[in-house]
Amino acid sequence: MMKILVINGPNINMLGIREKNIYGTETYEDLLNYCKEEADKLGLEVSFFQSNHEGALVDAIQEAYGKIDGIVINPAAYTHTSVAILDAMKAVSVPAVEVHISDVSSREDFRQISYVRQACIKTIAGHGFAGYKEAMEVLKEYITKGIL
Ligand code: CA2
Repeated sequence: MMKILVINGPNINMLGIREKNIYGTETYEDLLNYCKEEADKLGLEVSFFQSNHEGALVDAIQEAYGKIDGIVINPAAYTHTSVAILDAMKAVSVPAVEVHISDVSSREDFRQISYVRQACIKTIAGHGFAGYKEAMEVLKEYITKGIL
């Protein structure tokens, strides 16, 4: 079975607690349950990693090398700052899709840069939790058929 790792960055564990107008009312645990259900429907094996620490995210990406077929990554605020996460993604070169719950393109200027985008086959933003499902679908197609 194809193995997908869903990586979430800082403060994603706070979902549903504040800024509900931007990120919705559902919690991080709801997100995990949703991804697991959707992965089951797609016949994918899914695992999860969340950290508030840049280096821990880099470690998790490195550990995916040779073990994981595809990565869904929402680096959260590190999207806009982290060359280290970009380099780790390039180093392992596991097919990856970047996901953002909110529509970052219509938010502040500082959210308009994504470093990790360069290492991803696609970016999905503004689709809420459904973006994670869409990312798994994209990865399944890409890994099995080479289609984007
Ligand atoms: O839209 C996304 O998924 C983001 O990656 C979420 C990040 C943000 O820094 C990115 O620009 C876009 C923030 C993660 C969640 O932050 C929370 C803040 C307050 C309450 C709950 C979550």
